[in-house]
Amino acid sequence: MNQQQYTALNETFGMHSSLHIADVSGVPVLSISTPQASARIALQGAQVLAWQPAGHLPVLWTSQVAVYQPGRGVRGGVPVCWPWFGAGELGQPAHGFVRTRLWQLRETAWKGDRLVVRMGLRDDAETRAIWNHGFDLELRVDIGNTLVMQLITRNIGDNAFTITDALHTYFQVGDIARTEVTGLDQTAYLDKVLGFENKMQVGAVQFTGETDRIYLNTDATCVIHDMAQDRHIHVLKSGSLSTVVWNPWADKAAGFTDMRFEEYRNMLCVETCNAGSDTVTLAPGGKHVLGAEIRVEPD
Ligand code: TA6
Repeated sequence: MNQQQYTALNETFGMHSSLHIADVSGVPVLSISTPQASARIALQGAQVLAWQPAGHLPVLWTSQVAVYQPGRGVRGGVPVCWPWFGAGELGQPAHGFVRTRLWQLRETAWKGDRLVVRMGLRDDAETRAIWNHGFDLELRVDIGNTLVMQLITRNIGDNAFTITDALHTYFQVGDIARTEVTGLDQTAYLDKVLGFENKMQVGAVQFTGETDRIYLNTDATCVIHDMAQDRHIHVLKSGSLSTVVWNPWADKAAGFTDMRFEEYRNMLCVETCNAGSDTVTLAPGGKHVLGAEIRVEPD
């Protein structure tokens, strides 16, 4: 985008001192500041990059060496995975194709003392060459002392389609070794580290090494107990039957060019999904909403 386009965007969607759109190495990023919270959202991928409620530490994690580049997702925040979660078919990108595309800014508005941003993406010749369906995809981000995200899928084509999807949220924690996740006790999961072996969670999820698990058939709220920072992060969800818990640990993190390996100690993904066998099928005209609400409680 050129300067005139940024000027036009800010004239239409800017909100005085509360919302401004600027270029970060070719990626349009919304910077948001309200009395209740600050946030950043990249229009590329409709990717929430940061959210910090007033009086709290940052809640979302983004790599200190994250790469901002057209066509490449940022390591951190909340990547949108759609229309598939995980590895694509031969040659297809992992986690779908929408997180590297420029979404359209549809609305910025106050809803009481909360600031709402809506971004959308529709099918075009490029997407149909990858995935031959008509769709309207929208992310609604509602920013206040909690963070509410809704990923709204509409089938606007002539044929039914089946998706898996995720709000792939990266959380900032003080020390992964002093972090636990509750809410998944007695829940079956696929353990990606063990070749997607079927396993059962017993008690809280604790972290002593690479952890990559797809918990299935669960609509439970998860709580991240960030003991090193004396807080508990609640991840409530709707329209989601899977939860993914991921930390790459040192070796995997060392393999990422957009992450310092030692940063694995300060991040944890608890992802709100429909993944694995938890698929969503929409007939023409159908709609599905994947929702996540994040709230922070001090210890
Ligand atoms: O959600 C966990 C996961 O599927 C991991 O297996 C790892 O691949 C992670 O997503 C990050 O994927 P990305 O394509 O963003 O590097």
